[in-house]
Amino acid sequence: MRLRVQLAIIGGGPSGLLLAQLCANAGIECAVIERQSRDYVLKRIRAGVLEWGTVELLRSAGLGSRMDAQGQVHEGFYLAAQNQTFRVDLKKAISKQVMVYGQTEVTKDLYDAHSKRGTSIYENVTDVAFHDLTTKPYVTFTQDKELWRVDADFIAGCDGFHGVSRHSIPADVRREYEKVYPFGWLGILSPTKPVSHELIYANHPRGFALASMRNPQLSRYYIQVPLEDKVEAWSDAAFWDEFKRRLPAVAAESLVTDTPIEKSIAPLRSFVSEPMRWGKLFLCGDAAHIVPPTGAKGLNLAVSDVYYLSEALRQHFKEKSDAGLEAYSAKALARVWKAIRFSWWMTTLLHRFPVMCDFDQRVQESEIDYIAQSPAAQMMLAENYCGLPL
Ligand code: FAS
Ligand code: PHB
Repeated sequence: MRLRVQLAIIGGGPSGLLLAQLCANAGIECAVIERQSRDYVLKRIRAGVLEWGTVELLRSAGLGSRMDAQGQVHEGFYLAAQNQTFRVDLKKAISKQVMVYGQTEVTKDLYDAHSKRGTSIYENVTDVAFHDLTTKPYVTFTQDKELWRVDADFIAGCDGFHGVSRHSIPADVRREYEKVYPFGWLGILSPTKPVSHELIYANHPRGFALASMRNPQLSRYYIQVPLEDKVEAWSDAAFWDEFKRRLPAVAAESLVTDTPIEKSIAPLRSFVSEPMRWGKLFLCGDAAHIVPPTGAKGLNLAVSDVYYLSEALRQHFKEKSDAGLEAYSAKALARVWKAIRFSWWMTTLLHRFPVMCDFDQRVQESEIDYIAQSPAAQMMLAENYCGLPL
């Protein structure tokens, strides 16, 4: 089977689907090639916080109505340590806010938009392979036992950390930077009223805890666990006990518990692969970089990559200018590394590392105390948390 498009997009997660939406809005013909099914992709429980730049981009792309109806605008969040909490007032610090609206919902809105538009999304594909990336590129894959060839002007690698795109850049061209953290996050979805109306990021000598939410009846909670822990080893009761121990008492007392509807452990790493372009192949999102979720940057970084690439492709096809394409990798990486730094800083500030001693714990607590007292420190934190300018 043959197909010819202007842009072949590998991966039907948030990166791939948003890129397809922005490019289709600009009149660029694209096709999305996804390894899993729509239902499988929508079952993934991931990010929860959208930077305001992401909110505005989704609105401008015609994807804002359900988000504006069901999302929750948050003007602050809490940092907790030594059984104390203080509120980082985003609005007061930098006149900005964030939107709490799950990645699952964003992905559903994206799939619905593509169904309405009738965009070609090839699901349940296997054996995706790239050819002639530096000249006249094409992608081959198998779907329902049929071999496909898709010829394209450009290919976008939006296939996440475990995809094929990054590895299609020659090893002697790629420069990879990685930091694996010695712990993971055990996360649950609980069909209960959130313990707090805003997020609580808690530093505790026993380990980090995060109280988040998806809506007023659905809570998303995390605790830091040793890297070797298996989710089966954590009973619901054990999770609730540990979560309560790490929350400030004022929150733990009002915590409503129930049987979780989802429980999983995610490893934490910082990772960047440079460059984010090779010939006619451009990488977006987790295909090129991974951040620990502490700074709520993963999904938002995917969005900024996609924004830059869609603008560059629009300039190529509509204005006959390749300036955006030439600048893409350096521009995207400049923002990626600032988010990598912030996510590393938040992770280092809030988690209990195995090598830490009591001195290190007190240094973390004093830094949190400094932030609580310093409008300048809160401005830096707020500026990065709400998202640096696109
Ligand atoms: P994705 O991985 O979401 O999507 C890639 C898509 O490509 C997938 O659908 C995959 O099936 C497909 N694919 C892979 N290989 C392929 C191939 N060979 N051919 C075709 N398709 C292929 N971020 C936050 O901001 N906050 C969080 O709390 C948070 N929690 C996370 C928890 C987990 C367990 C994980 C893994 C990530 C989490 N993230 C979080 C980060 C996450 O939200 C990503 O940043 C976001 O999904 C990035 O989107 P994509 O780049 O589209 O990659
Ligand atoms: C979430 O709600 O899943 C969430 C929120 C903030 C984070 C990480 C995860 O920093």
